[in-house]
Amino acid sequence: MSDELLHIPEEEYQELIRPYADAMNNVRMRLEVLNKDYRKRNNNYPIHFIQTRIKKRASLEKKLLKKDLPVTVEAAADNIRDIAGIRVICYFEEDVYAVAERLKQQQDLIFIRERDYIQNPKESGYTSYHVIYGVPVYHVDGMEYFPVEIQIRTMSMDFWASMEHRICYKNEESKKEELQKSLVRFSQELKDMERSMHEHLNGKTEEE
Ligand code: 0O2
Repeated sequence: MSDELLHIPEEEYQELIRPYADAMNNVRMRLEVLNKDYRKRNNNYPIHFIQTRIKKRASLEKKLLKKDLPVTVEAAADNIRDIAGIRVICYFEEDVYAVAERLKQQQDLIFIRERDYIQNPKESGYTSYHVIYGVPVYHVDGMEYFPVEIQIRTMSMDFWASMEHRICYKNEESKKEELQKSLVRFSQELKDMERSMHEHLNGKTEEE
């Protein structure tokens, strides 16, 4: 990323992201508790792993520019809702919805927005379930809500998204097309394996 994009001073950026990191860690903890509790009750974990990230300064500035907004911390706080991001990788599609449903029941979270790209895949082929919650963060002088974007998807959906991201950075156009075709094929195979595993684990056979 080129340095000419960097308009927000480092100290201002650090000050901006601090409460977002607190909100993100709070949601991460909730998800870990849910996963353990689920295990106790149903004898399995719905979540395979959780990744967290705070949007980098350069990436934040790029997003502000793309949205034609001033490149300031104020504009970021008012308009960018994925400064704090959590990616939850589940085993199966039904786990994605089970986790999403359990989060909905946590009444101290404020629901902001939901996008179901599993039911309505993006034109690119991207599938995932996205939800944004306002998360309460308590400081010495009071409480404030900070948005956290949670992306919930299965391993095969994550494989597609991560590989497609890598392919986008390739320079040779001809190679890109070939890679994209392979990606569609491999991720379909993975999706089929995921479905078969789910059926086997639930005691069903292919003939049923
Ligand atoms: P990064 O690096 O993941 O942060 P918004 O502007 O965010 O309010 P948008 O962009 O319509 O609105 O939000 P959406 O589609 O709900 O979520 C955007 C995020 O989803 C992206 O974040 C990616 O993480 C992921 N995503 C969406 N479409 C694709 C896709 O086609 N391929 C891949 N690999 N990921 C996708 P950012 O901010 O673009 O990037």
